[in-house]
Amino acid sequence: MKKVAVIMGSDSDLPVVEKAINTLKEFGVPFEAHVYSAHRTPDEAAAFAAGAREAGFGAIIAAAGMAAHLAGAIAARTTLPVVGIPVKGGAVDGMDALLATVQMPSGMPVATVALNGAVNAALLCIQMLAIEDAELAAKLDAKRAKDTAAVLAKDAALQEKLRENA
Ligand code: RP5
Repeated sequence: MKKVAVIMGSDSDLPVVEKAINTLKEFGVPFEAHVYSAHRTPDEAAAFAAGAREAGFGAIIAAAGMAAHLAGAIAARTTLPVVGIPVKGGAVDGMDALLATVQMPSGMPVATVALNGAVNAALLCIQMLAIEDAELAAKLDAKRAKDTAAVLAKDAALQEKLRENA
């Protein structure tokens, strides 16, 4: 199975990024996580991205806050799919990171998830790997079924409560 790379601009992003890591672990998807910054370590970030396909990665998650150029800078160096996580925080509470991550120029795609949307970033990468992996696709189906059952159980509990209070 291809690996997923999880790159964060700073170790201060880890509390958000951990949710992506935990999701990858839950699905048994191999991953590597690194701290590389588009601004503070541009050479290392670029070198990682340039070598990622050769190194056995199938997709890259890039999480950064503030002037969040990490996902775009990585996308500029690879044709692997890049999923960007804009991280909340700073003076404008993540609006800067959201726009910097999502507003990529034509020809250089970054699939941007919600602010702090780390679980969806991981799921999107898992879905990409599952295109060619029936076992992984079955795990995704099982998770959907479990999530559906959980919501329906909440609805049943709500109906019960409403009946009690009627
Ligand atoms: C970004 O600046 C990082 O991704 C992080 O979200 C933010 C703040 O970084 P630190 O100053 O906490 O290292 O580059």
